[in-house]
Amino acid sequence: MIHWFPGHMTKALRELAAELKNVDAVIYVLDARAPISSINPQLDEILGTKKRLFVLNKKDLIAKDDEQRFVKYFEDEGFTCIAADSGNKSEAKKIIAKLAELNAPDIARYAAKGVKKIIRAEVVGVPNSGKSTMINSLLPRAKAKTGDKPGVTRGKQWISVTPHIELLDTPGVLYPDFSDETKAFKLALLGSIKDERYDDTEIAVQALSLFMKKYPQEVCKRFNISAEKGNYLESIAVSRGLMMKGGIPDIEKAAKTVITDFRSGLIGKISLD
Ligand SMILES: Nc1nc2c(ncn2[C@@H]2O[C@H](COP(=O)(O)OP(=O)(O)O)[C@@H](O)[C@H]2O)c(=O)[nH]1
Ligand SMILES: [Mg+2]
Repeated sequence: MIHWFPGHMTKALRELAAELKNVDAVIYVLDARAPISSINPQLDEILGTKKRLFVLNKKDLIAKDDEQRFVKYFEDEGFTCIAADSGNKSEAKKIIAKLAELNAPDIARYAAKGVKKIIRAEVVGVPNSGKSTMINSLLPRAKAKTGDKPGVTRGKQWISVTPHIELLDTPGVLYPDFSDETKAFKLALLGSIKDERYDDTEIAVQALSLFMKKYPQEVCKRFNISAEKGNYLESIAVSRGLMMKGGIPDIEKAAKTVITDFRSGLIGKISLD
């Protein structure tokens, strides 16, 4: 059981909601490896009818057909959606074009009065989905703080990315849904939940069981193990020479290896949803 909803998130969610009246749209940054699981049902309710642009970020870490499947899913739901690799500046520019497209009616209405409308958008999403990275890619010089850890962004930062577009970086918010353990597992594996809140071994065991069903070849190749063997973590420890005193396989180290290799895309293009 992952206890993953820290108290400060309630405050973050409240602040995010309070800011909504000042914005034209919301850029909802999802992790493309689990876009459905990185949707916050509580946030969904708060956003109501506010215009949203879904960004399926980190598309470089999933296969092209999964990317297309997910974009279609959101578009079929009636949303504007774009897949992106926000570490890449030219990709990030497309996000701005989509945002302008989403706000085209307002821009036109102001233009008719001779005014160039400034679009203000709040950037939201679970921790570690790449919100700050995306904003930085839109700037000549990085301004938003990033990090491969949840909770790097604190406080309020409005950032002008063009003379007519301002983005507000927000701290990522999780939600207090303790009922869905699979979702919690995926968010932990993605690095959206602080690591002191879950057990690496538990997450790695669950991850390997999922990967072996969908991506057995990738896993076997990466760790040089066989798909038949039952205790994958032990096999990985042995294969990597991760041993404790007395020749006992270091399961915890093997678990950490699986998690970090997944996060950096070293196992392969893996989709969790
Ligand atoms: N592979 C890949 N990594 C990304 C991408 N965008 C962000 N990251 C990485 O994801 C981690 C979290 O990014 P950050 O912007 O701090 O996330 P935030 O918590 O949502 O603001 C960092 O290590 C980034 O380098 C992307 O499009 N592709
Ligand atoms: Mg951030």
